Amino acid sequence: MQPNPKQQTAEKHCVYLSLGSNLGDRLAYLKAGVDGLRTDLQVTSIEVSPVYETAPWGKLDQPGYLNCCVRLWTSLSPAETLSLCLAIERKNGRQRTDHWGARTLDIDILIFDDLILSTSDLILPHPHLKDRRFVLKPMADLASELMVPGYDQTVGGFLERCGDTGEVVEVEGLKDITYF
Ligand code: PH2
Ligand code: MG
Ligand code: MG
Repeated sequence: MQPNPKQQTAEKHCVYLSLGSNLGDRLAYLKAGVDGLRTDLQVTSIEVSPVYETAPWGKLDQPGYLNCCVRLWTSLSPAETLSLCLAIERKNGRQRTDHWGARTLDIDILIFDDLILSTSDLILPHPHLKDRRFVLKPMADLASELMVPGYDQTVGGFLERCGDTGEVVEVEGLKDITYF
């Protein structure tokens, strides 16, 4: 029997990602995003939150989004994880035009272990994590009690105190998009 190549990869890092889409077949793009992550040889397990229909945040004159969060285990570094996310976005027709504008697929790193870092490419934890209900709600489904690195606050605590009143409505019937 062939050895499973994933079993040879040490699970080292616990990473939370946000996925969003507001162009085309939004659910298909989210699924393609999850599949792209799941099938990477250095991603050993992945759990997916329910999917939410969410009002656009930041730039209001654009279509509504579908959003979800995932938790995965990987031996990839933060920079390698970012490269993987960008490659999956590109493969799914992502074009970078305006900041916070409409997109087929966006995959953002929210939290990477307990890392706090700020480079020109990547800020961890994600700088808008605590401001966005569309991030906090699905993330709390996965990890309400998780302490956000650098803050004396949990994900659930940030959600309770979040001033963002944008609509975040669970899409019925999609709760089973969960892979292990
Ligand atoms: N992403 C943005 C800007 N605004 N709004 C919602 N509801 N969902 C998103 O994923 C989103 C957004 C920039 O990445
Ligand atoms: Mg984003
Ligand atoms: Mg992004």
